[in-house]
Amino acid sequence: MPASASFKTNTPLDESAAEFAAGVRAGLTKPQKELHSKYLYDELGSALFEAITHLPEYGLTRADERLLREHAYEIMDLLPATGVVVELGSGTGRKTRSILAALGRRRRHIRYFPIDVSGEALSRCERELSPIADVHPLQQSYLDGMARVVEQRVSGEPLLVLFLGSTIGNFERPCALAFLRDLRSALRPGDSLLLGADLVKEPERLLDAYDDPSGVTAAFNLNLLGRVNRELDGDFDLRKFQHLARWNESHRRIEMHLRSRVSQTVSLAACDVTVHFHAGETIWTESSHKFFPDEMHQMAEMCGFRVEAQWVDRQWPFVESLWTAV
Ligand code: AVI
Repeated sequence: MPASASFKTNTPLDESAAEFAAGVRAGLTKPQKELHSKYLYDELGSALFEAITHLPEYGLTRADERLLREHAYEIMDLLPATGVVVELGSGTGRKTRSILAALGRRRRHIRYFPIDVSGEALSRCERELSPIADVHPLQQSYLDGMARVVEQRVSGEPLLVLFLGSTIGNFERPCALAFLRDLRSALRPGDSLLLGADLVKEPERLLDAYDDPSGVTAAFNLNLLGRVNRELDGDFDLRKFQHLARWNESHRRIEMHLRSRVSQTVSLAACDVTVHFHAGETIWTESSHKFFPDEMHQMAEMCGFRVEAQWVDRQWPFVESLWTAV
């Protein structure tokens, strides 16, 4: 359904607010309205995501943690001697503790660079992990943070990059490959990547995980409209939108949408736009792609890596894949 939108002149905003305003305006004026999933993570959104990871229906984070805990020493045995760990999207660093602790048994000095957009999550990460590593938080995008680490790289010591939690699944598949290639070009041969990816499983389990009965995922999704209201002077009435999670079989992904319950018009004063919604029309807010274990080998090869080993969780099918840059 084409969007009916009108534009006036833009008001001055700081750089990140201007990027947010431009992204929101562009997304809400597409035929299928969309808001990029990176915008879900303001401070409240990051806290709601942290709450999601504790939900009984969302088995993904527990599977990731279990694999890292149970196989930390096997993973260490396959890594070159390294004391430098970079984590893309660390959040509070909860999943990372067992890996850092295992590394710390072999090396006295571990330098850990968590990269995240949430300052709050990074502060907690620093507090909790500084007893076991020398923590250098970077509040940046993944590749900008990675560039900062690479700039400071002095010795020939290999890097271990962690990209856990199946965040790779939030990229469209071609964008995931492009991102992994960009990451590879920031690395040297012999560097390692530990990549966590959620596997295809029964759609009913996935739908429960992304539309939990306590409504935490709904609050996480709706908070995006709250954020637009707070930061872009919008007048979204959150009660007039409904959280939806759908399984898209052909793309093997869960899609999150916000569905307008009624026909309505919303104004965003800070980016000078008004947007009309038909009853039932949706804003697409996130895709969460699911993988087959074999796919990891093809992806690694296409992006300049070799798979060293993989570990799969049986309770909640999820794969931890250790790659070496070639
Ligand atoms: C961060 N990311 C891997 C989560 C996921 O499962 O796609 C975000 C999320 N969205 C809804 N629930 C959790």
